[in-house]
Amino acid sequence: MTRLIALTSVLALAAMAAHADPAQTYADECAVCHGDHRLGGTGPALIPQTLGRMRGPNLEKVIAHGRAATQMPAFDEVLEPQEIAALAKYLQTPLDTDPEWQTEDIAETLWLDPDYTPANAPVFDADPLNITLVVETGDHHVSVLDGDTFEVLDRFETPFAVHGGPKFSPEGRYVFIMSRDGWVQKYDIWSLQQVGRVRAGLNSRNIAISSDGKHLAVANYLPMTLTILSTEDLSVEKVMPVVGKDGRKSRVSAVYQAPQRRSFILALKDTPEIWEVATDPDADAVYEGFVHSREKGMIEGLPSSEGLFARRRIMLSAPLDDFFFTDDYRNLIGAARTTGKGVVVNLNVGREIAELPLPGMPHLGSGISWDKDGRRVMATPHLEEGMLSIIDTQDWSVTDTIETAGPGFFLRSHENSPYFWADVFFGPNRDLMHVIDKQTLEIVKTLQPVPGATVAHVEFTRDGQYALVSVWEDDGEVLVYDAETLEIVKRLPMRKPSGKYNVFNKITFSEGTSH
Ligand code: DHE
Repeated sequence: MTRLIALTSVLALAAMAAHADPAQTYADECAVCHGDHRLGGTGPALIPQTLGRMRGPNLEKVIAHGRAATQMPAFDEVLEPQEIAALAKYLQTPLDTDPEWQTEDIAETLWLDPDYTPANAPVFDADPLNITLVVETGDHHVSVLDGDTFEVLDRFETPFAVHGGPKFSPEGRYVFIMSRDGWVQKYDIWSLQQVGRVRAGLNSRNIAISSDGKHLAVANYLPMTLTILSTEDLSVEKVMPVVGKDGRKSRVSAVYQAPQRRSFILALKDTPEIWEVATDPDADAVYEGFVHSREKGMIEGLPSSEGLFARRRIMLSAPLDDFFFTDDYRNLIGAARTTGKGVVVNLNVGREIAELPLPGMPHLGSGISWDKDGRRVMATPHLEEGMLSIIDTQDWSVTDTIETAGPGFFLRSHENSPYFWADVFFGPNRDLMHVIDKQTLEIVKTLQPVPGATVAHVEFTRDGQYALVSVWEDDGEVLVYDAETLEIVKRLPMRKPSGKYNVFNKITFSEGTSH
């Protein structure tokens, strides 16, 4: 009898010890949804690259209590608090090895919706170019809004945790949406139907579509690659390993379309280079300025191959990320995160041409530009300081700084509006939105639509008459403002709405929107 009790205790202790091993807890409780290797399954990937923005206590809370409006259940009745704490810590440790994600792996994930039937014309009466998409991060959906009546024409499910701007095909019919877990979704706006999905990366940053609408580039952190998909059927055209001239692998912070150059421009996080990838098989045409410069001996680095997806390296003094492009895509400003400065790179001659002081983490990707006093200026918010910088894009001087009620994330304007809108995303004043005169740079009004609720990100209707503002809360709303009187004319309930994207403003590269 005594021996039996002892054996039972040993078994109980062994079970506890097994459960104390967070890797075992993961295998027992989590792997079924999140994948054997934490890379995602029906649930999202659980790796530091994905969870980085979620602090420890928050992660423990999600494990203990589950996540509303998702299939994530509560584990507080299954796991002890210390097991939950150990599991949360385990999920935040890096993977032992860098996983591969090659063409065949990507191709295996391709799913085309069998119910999809392409329409011959829009299945609605609304102006197809005045459609605005609202990303609702609260329950991972997108609402398709008629930009004239603000009626919701469709609301469809997206992959988990969409990030960055969706990208529209040049005529505005299709849209591509990316999640942080690397899923790319194609949706047909005319038919109001999903076309399909594919997992292009394991942890991804953003996407860009080529100017001819044929290719979609996906910037990846994990693995360190650029994936290029065919927009037609989401098949893989190329997986480009990203390795610097010095042999070091690099994450891709972001990829952008440069329409006039017919190329993609890549911001690399771990190596001091910018890459330009041709999206036109006639590389000579793409590289006209480039070839000319090469003849003059002004270029370091040549396309690695000729033709489609030829790659050019532009060498820098330090890695840059978060780019703002001038309207002609000849120059970009990048942020050198560690030095608090901005660097101007001329893409034609392929080198740095100026520096400008930009402390407080400028968020150049949100930059917008317009004409002021006969000069082209751009404005950028700063993620760590309550100010906006105004930069003259002819002589690269910082001409003005505007003090705001706190650090902001997004800026938006429209050709037909005298104002630009700046949110105050961080800090105690996150319920405020500044409306600023583009000529005098005065704050003409500070809106506080819902005291205590975060308001952020603005998008205009096609004609610039209305400005749509997100009340960035679980039970949130999109507020429709008359862009002239600055009065609310409509409120649309939404689940934590984040970015909003008007088809016309995006495909015409409106000067008031980030590209
Ligand atoms: Fe974003 C766009 C990078 C955190 C919401 N964000 C972008 C782009 C980049 C970028 C490079 C432009 C790509 C594009 O649209 O094609 N974002 C980063 C970061 O480095 C940062 C600071 C840290 C990170 O974790 O990646 C970051 N971003 C966030 C958020 O925490 C936000 C607020 C919520 C979220 O969804 O994750 C967020 N980012 C957005 C949105 C856009 C965006 C809504 C598109 C803006 C637009 O109008 O086009």
